[in-house]
Amino acid sequence: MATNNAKASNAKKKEVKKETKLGLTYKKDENFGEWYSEVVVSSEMIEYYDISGCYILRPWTMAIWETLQVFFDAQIKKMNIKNAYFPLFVTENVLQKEKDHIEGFAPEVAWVTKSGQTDLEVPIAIRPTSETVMYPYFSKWIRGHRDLPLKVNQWCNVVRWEFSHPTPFIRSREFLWQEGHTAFATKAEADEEVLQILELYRRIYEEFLAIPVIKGQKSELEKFAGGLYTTSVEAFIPNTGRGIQGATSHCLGQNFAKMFQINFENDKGEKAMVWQNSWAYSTRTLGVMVMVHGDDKGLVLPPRVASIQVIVIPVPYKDADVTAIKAACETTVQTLSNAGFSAELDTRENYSPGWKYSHWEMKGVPLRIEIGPKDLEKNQVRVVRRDNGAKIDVPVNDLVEKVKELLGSIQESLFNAAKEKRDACIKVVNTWDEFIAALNDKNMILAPWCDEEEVEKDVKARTKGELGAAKTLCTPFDQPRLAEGTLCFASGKPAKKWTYWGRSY
Ligand code: 87F
Repeated sequence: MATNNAKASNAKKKEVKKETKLGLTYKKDENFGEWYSEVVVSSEMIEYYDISGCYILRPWTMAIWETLQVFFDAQIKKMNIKNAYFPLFVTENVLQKEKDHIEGFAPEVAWVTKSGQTDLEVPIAIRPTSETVMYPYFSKWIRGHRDLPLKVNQWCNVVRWEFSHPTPFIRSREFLWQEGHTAFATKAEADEEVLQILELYRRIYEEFLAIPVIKGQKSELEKFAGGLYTTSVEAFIPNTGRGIQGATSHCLGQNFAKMFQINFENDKGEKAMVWQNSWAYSTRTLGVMVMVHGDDKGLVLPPRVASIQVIVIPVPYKDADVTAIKAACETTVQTLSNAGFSAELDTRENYSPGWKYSHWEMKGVPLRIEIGPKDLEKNQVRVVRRDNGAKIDVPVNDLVEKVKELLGSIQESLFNAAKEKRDACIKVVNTWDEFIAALNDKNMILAPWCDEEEVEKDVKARTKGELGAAKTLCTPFDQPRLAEGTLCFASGKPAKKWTYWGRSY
């Protein structure tokens, strides 16, 4: 009888185990590209779609996106920026209005040419960005200085028909973003806003996603060609040794104002042109998060963006009092929810506790609480950290306080670990040979530069290869001292500034 019972329970175990194979096939350090594709799918963030470069953003993804959106939206509203929504479509005529700005991008613009079987009289473009959609109306709405500043933002999708290797979140043909477009009477006001927005982008990365970024200015070659200057936050992916532009905040100067005749009468009654900015961050943020924090067990979510911060799993092994365990689990979830944490209970009976552990690890949930017979007996719960696997037995009475402390600690250590890894990949170089060695070692390179466009083009040409050329990432606002007589690493001319270089996404 005992043997039969054992057999039956073994059979049951097997049946439970068979349900799905969990765990990743690829390792982050061995095959990063495949690892990434596997993580975004297995964690249920992404589902592939039958159009290349288009992805389904599943609820696990959208919850994170919405957390960032709630933060950013509240912040820009404090700055008196209003949300609006402009159409998805733009006529060729309007799109081409600012020729210089569109020129390099033209191959990526997607067009609607038919309705049903009938050719449209004029093809209609799908917005790749909304300058040309919005600015004709800025021109109409702005008359006098009392109409300024005009500050709008929209949350929307855009389409850029990329031909280079598509990657979920990082390079997709359709993506979600916010685009802010503002117009001011003076350059000083525009300058100030550029940096205010950039600081919000820094906070999104550092305070929410626990990813260190570098604030700086893009080179003339890398800036948005339609604008005056471009600032960005730059992140780094140690596994590939590539920099990645995290978000951009542009001062457009008066280029678009000229094109679209966005004029106003100033307080002296003279005709003047507005100063404009535009700025955006996109769902790319989430790809950077996966790449930076994910590990061989799957996704690792920073607590501040995790839609489930604590998953509670009953562990009713042997002859446990299943009812009592379930009750303890429910109480735990209730206590944590009341304290303002996002906690859920996994009561599914067709999955073993072990399977559930792997499942929620794959999805990156920061804390797991296991409750078994021993825990009941001792009036405690077992808490397991996703980031480092540490197991901590917590008396039920200390639960709320301890969970608060642990979530804070995870958020902080994710950032610190990412920063340590990133910093270990920053190499300061002074010569071309040092530069090439550091580049081949997958580093991000800080080098003294003469700030000449020809030299930057030359560096690109000289580093061209399978892995892609090196380019400037940004000139950090936080500049180390540049000793007098320092020479450019690439041209040997006097250096003007320290600039970050590297391969990039
Ligand atoms: C692709 C096709 C057509 C980028 C494009 O960064 C046009 C463009 O203008 C294009 N890809 N850009 C630059 C976008 C500049 C600017 N737009 C508003 C931003 C922030 C948000």
